[in-house]
Amino acid sequence: MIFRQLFDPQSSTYTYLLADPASREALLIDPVFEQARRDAALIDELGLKLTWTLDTHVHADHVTGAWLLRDKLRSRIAVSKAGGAEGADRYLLSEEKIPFGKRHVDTLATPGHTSGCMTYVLDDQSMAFTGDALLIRGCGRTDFQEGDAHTLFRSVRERIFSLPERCLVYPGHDYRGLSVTSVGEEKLFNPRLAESIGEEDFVGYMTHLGLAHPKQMEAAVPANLKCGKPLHQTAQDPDWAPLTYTFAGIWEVQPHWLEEHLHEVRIVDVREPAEFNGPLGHVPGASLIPLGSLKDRIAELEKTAPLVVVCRSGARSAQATVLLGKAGFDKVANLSGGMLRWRAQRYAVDGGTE
Ligand SMILES: N[C@@H](CCC(=O)N[C@@H](CS)C(=O)NCC(=O)O)C(=O)O
Ligand SMILES: [Fe+2]
Repeated sequence: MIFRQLFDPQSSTYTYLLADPASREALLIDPVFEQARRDAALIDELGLKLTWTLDTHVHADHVTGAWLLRDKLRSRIAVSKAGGAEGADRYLLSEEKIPFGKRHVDTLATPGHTSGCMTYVLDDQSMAFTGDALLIRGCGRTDFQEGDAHTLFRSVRERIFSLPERCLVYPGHDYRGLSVTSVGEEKLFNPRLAESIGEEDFVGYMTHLGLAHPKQMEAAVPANLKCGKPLHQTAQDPDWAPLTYTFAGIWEVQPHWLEEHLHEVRIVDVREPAEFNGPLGHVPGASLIPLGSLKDRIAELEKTAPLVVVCRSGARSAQATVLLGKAGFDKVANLSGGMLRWRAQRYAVDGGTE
């Protein structure tokens, strides 16, 4: 199986990508609104087809990326029926199957942090995605939404702790940077829920947590009750060219587009002079500003005009797009594959040898 654990540093949320290598069908558990573009880039680069996004619950601390991903990738949205969100494509009860290719996850209702909390268990019970029901040596709080400590205690002890001890537990968050645990480990060492601890001890612990409410809660809960549908028009992807966003975080343009729009953009070649005038030649009309002097010569470039950056392979120019982005240029793209791909695709050059 293809598996990736992704992190949103703003809310300390984990997003999980699971895919069947044969059919390339994928699931994404707990996507984050602000990371939808990143997640879509990874799915595209791995050659996957996102079939479902799943949320473990109506989150209080971040907005789900489910709606944005459905819009971008035509994925479908599955959420727990008990969560009360509207706008999903499928409403889940406990012990249902959500397929991805030949694999599936089983749903397991684990209420307590919220009333709609779902744990998703991989078909062979080797992994469980517990959302905020069970965290690493912790658990989700029970003092807002429909939180109830008695209910959470029973969900974890009866439903999650009855999974095989070897089952890896992937939580919805971790605030210390820990990434994974197991059922066996949590049964022994969870300071709130280990098997030696009684229900009333747990309830006492949860009553006195004394945590401030999540900073995003006022906005996040209503948005998540609509599966993450944006209230206002969100920042659009740049549309001055058909750009692709990479998982590495770079906006790229393809050679065939540049060749047809040579006169509509400023082209900056960031190689050294000997390369610019060397055997690969350069894109007609390109200006030479080597990467090492870009910072000092930035005033030569107009901030608002579309700009394509070029180098030999696309690596140094990718770094240049980051530098220019930080300097406030908002219409910058990297020429995908650099001069090597430009030449391989037989586009015209100034200078260079055959
Ligand atoms: N400081 C965080 C708080 C996040 C928070 O309260 N997270 C919930 C999950 S939605 C929780 O259960 N946290 C458990 C804990 O912090 O121990 C924020 O503002 O977002
Ligand atoms: Fe939560």
